[in-house]
Amino acid sequence: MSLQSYQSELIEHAMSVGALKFGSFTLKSGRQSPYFFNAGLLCTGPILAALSTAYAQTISDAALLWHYPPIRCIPFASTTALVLYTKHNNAVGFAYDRKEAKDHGEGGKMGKKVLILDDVMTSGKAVRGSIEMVRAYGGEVVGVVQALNREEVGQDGLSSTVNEIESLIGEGRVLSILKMRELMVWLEKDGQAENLAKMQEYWDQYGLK
Ligand code: OMP
Repeated sequence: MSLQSYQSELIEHAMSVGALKFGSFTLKSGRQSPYFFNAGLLCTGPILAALSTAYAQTISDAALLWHYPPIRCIPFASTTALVLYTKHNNAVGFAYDRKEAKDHGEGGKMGKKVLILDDVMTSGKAVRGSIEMVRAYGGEVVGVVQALNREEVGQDGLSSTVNEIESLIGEGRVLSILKMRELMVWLEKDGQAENLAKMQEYWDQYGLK
């Protein structure tokens, strides 16, 4: 398995600001993970450029071009819309989820097809919340693009989180820039044997079989 340059660039940028860390982390789902991806730390110009380029490339490769990248990861949605326009000639809009209730303006009715840009999906709980929110506003979720697919089993512990989410929005509609196994390829290339062994152990417990 070889990595695309935008994938290794994203890993290296994330490592440089501590957005990708190896150690011992308790996840929201309670799982004990040897790595953590904190997209909140991807907040400098060069990193936003690398991340948006990667989101835009993933979206373009999957031919989900003409939908609306929005919701959830606000800065990522706006900068990805920019790269989709400047590099892929795809003039899509973007939207974001407001925390406060809206009681003026167009009344909060979305009525559009939207593509959710997500950071990480583990058990799928967070993204389910986003899908419900879009639906509650009258929107239709046509896809979810994650920065990192941890490739874990879902809430039932049997099927994959991706399959569970695809059963809600349609087959082939959950994409990712990077997958857990690609991260393992990078670790191997970088000679990080100890981290790789811990990742393998975690994978044996929670990874897709
Ligand atoms: P689930 O709701 O279980 O799918 O977990 C996904 C959420 O957990 C993400 O949206 C993050 O808030 C957080 N998370 C990370 O940010 N990075 C990780 O590597 C793992 C998690 C996590 O807690 O599973």
